[in-house]
Amino acid sequence: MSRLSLSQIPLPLWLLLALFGLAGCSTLISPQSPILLDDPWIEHSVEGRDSAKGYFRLTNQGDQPDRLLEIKVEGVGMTQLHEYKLIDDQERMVPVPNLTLQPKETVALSPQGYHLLLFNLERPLDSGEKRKLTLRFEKAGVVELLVPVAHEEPRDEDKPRHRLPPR
Ligand SMILES: [Cu+2]
Repeated sequence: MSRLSLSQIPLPLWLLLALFGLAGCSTLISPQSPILLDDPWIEHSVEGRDSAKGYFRLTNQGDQPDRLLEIKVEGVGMTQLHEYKLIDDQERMVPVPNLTLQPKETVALSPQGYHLLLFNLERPLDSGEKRKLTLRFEKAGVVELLVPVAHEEPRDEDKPRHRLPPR
């Protein structure tokens, strides 16, 4: 079973991190932060291609909007949030500089919609490994978590679940 590894997260952060699944479905979720992050994963890289995609789901359970301002993945030169848009009747990927999460809104990244695009891979993304993902939110602040690399979306029991720390 894959889980977030506390040892690789700086102490002050991990004290604030909310982790899912110490035994099956038990949760350790910080009550202070209204942002939930579910089901993060990164596609393994394909030989000869210098990019890969990543996904997760964000839910703002609070009463205030928040904005995702910055995304970094360990060992990756640049990571952008993209969405598909119809431009001149052609579906194109366009960068989304920041994503606003309205109160009670859930935004799911998926192969058909929003996704992370990881460019300039410093080393291949191999199935089974984990990479540190850093997200910076305007209100919720910075969160780091380890995200599994896989060839397809992980099964439910292997999915980390996570609540962002309060500011
Ligand atoms: Cu893209």
